[in-house]
Amino acid sequence: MVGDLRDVAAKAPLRRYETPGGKKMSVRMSAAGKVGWVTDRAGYRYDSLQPDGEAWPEIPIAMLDVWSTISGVDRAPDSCLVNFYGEGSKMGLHQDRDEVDLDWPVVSISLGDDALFRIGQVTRGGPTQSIWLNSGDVAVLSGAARLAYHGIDRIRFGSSSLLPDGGRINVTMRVAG
Ligand code: MD6
Ligand code: FE
Repeated sequence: MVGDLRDVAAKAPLRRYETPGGKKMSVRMSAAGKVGWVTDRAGYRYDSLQPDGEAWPEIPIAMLDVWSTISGVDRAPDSCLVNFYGEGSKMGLHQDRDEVDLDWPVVSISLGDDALFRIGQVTRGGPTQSIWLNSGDVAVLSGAARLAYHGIDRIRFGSSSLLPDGGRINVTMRVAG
């Protein structure tokens, strides 16, 4: 999978996007599939083109196989987001709600360094639970959890030897449009 993701990153470089509020994200992002998730001052969205105008590469078969095995749905994902966390990267609590139909599950695969994943409620505030995601873990947000707020508080940089220079990759597959 790491080799597949290097191929994806060769065609769709990891980029540090700006949030609509003008903050640079600490996570670097790429994507594969018919559409990719992007953000800039204009907002969060799925786009059929990269910021440089190129199409996104295809979703690697190994990722699609995980989706088929795990998702429980009989439709292929049309987007695969690739998030790279270097030392100190984190991701604030958010909902995944830029997809057209919010009933399809989201399946994620964690690779590399351990990450502290926090998940709460479908509204902001309220109790949250934290769990360490380790390399090879697969997480699914579906059903009542599909719109739960979630994020990554921190990674344990260097905890895995999967990536020679450390860091964490999280891949999420979705039916976006
Ligand atoms: C991460 N994950 O693990 C961030 N979203 O780096 C997500 O934002 C996420 O793990 C939707 C479904 C599963 C996830
Ligand atoms: Fe998410």
